[in-house]
Amino acid sequence: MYGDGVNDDVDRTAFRRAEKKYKLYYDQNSRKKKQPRPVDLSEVVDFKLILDTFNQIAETPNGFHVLEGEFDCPVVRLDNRPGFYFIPGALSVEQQCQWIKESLMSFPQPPNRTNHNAHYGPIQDLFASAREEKILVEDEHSPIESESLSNGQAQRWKFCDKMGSVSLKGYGGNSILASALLRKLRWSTLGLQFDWSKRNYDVSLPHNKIPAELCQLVKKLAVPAMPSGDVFKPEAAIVNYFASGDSLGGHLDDMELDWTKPIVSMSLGCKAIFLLGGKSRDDEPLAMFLRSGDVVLMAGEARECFHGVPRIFADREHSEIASLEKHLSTEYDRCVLDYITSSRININIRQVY
Ligand SMILES: O=C(O)CCC(=O)C(=O)O
Repeated sequence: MYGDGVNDDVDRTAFRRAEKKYKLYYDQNSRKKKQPRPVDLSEVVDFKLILDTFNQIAETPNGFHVLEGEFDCPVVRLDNRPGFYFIPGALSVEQQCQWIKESLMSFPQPPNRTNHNAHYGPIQDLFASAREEKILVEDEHSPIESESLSNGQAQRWKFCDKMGSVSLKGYGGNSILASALLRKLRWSTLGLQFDWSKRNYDVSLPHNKIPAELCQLVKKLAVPAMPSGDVFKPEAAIVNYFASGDSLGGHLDDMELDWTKPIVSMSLGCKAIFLLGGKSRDDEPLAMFLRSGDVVLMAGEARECFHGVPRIFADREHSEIASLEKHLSTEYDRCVLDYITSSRININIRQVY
């Protein structure tokens, strides 16, 4: 599903060239200070601007159409991208805050898997442990029977406060700050679990259903892209976590059975650039901004198109998350705000069968 495709051949494709154009690179100035290399954003489609202009003067650029009335919010469709729908600002600020919190606090909880599973096994309470400045410590010498994992391996990594880690480190184990692990969180999977090594859903893996409230929301958001009379069934989701400088290489999402059903993709946190290519990497991709609260639907032909995220804007000037800052103002929310001011989260939900 995901491939960075960094090799000479791929480098020559239109998709790869666009990825390189928008990716974050740093220049060193004369005072040896790292500065983001300036990038020409004049060709990046801004759906918010398109909608604002439509609301003011009822005009859209050639090939773009605003569909009103059939759905809660206006939906933008493109003539030359059948199956692709963009819903600018589909999520209220309250909804954005709610799903940012869920993405940090509950979505990475076992049995959902994350990129950390391969190395540490299932990790409980990562976000709370980061907030409490805990340390994950490898306890090689005292595996407790009742804490054995389902695959028979002993649970060796445990969160400790700093004092606990000092005594455990005496046994020679490794350790890592919970806050560092949170920063390295790259993905978690909800519902049916995706097995990245086999590039398929592994129904034998323990899993919880997608939370009911998320299902309800997504069924509604999917409507503009659904075959008429059909209801979307949210069965699996991938949550992507992006820090400054992170990107998601061009890929296809092709492991679901029925491509007439959309992938529902929600953006949260810092603004990003999304590339929507064609069926070949040689097709020139369309670059567009994704802001917190935007929702993208990809169904039908759009399911066969390469897409990726070459850039997130984690700096104050461009991240466009001021409204989130106002809503995450309590002391309790401070850790969430600290995280999201320099990060982006994407929740994409799929019907698998
Ligand atoms: O982060 C995004 O907006 C896109 C995510 C995506 O393409 C994927 O997870 O397949």
